[in-house]
Amino acid sequence: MGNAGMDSPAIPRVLLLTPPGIGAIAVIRLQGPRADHLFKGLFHPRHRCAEEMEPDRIQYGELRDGRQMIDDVLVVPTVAGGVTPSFDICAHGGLRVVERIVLALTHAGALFVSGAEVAGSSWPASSTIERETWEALTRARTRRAVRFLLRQRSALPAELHRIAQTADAASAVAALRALLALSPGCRLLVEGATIAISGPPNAGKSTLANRLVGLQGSVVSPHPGTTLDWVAQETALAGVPMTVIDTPGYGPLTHGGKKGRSGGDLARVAVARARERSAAADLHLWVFDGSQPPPARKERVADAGVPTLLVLNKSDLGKMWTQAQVEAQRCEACIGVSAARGTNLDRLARKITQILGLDWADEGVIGLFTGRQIRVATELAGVDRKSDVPRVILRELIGEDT
Ligand SMILES: Nc1nc2c(ncn2[C@@H]2O[C@H](COP(=O)(O)OP(=O)(O)O)[C@@H](O)[C@H]2O)c(=O)[nH]1
Ligand SMILES: [Mg+2]
Repeated sequence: MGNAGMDSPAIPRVLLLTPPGIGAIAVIRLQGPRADHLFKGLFHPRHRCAEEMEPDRIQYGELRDGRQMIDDVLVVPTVAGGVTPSFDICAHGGLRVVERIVLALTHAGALFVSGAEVAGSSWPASSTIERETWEALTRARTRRAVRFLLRQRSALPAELHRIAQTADAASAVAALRALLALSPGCRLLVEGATIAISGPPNAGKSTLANRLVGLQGSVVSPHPGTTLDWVAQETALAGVPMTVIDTPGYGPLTHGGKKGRSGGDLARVAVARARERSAAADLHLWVFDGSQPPPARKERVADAGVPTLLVLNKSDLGKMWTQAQVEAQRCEACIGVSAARGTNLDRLARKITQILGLDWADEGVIGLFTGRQIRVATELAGVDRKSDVPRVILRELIGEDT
């Protein structure tokens, strides 16, 4: 049951149970037939009398690669599922130590299995959707994402079963469409969203980016052209993992006018690179100094395809924009804030989650959250083969193991 990717049972597997990165300890599991033979070749117990390894009895010793000691480790031998021997090696959590242990084990004949594969194959699962849930949980970056995924594990297949059993094909398709309507937001909650901040120099883009992220990442100064290249910072807004990209402003440095020392070609390249990077964003924030009239030059603000929020910053200094000037920018919405003072930022955060399709209360939300799920459901909801719907839902969308 649910052992895709873990076939060819003759080869022992190495899995990293702790997250990749530096930690106080790392736990590396070696499991599978012959794992005990392989392990004994590398492990040298401190106490000779303890050479026989017993399940659940912790042993202390050295892990060696040939003559070279790799690390002092604690080992917990277990018997997984009643048959396969398995060793949880608790080592020091430095990157190099982990790398050397994994290398020594793979050189000795074990196969390294990635975290995603482990989650998708070694947790009990009876369907593709359940495996996708485990896999997504290994990457979940916020508590809200974890809660959402844990709920989907049973709620999503249950809802799909209900739809499959709907006698009337038209209502089944309508119910699928309702699931699909929430799916872009669900996907962003699991994968994270990217927000790009653009606008003229000195509008307060970097101040706003830092406010959103909650730490001083981008350099802020009264001198136009302070941000020379795009800066990406990780944060979470309303429980949604987000990457905030602060970009250099377009303007005098790049379009005639006075050139700074870093102006001219270099600045033009930087602006082009920032545009490229922000083209893939899920949302654009266009920031202007709202206490000044809109800049005279015509800049196309709303980009085709990417939702855009107009932010009129420096509200503490007043507002010079007329309603007509706001509307001329043709953005999804407009909001006045003071990034420096922190005014109205909670409303801005709410607007952002609303535009990204994440303004639902989590309780009871059921949604498709992987590209595969969305693709299969979209096809089902669109194609005119309605008599097939229940079968495709069970076999392809839920992907029940047979
Ligand atoms: N009064 C006021 N000044 C601000 C506000 N936000 C930013 N500033 C100031 O505007 C200047 C330019 O800010 P910065 O974030 O570097 O702008 P950027 O060039 O768009 O990244 C700095 O002196 C900031 O302190 C605001 O909300 N109100
Ligand atoms: Mg800046």
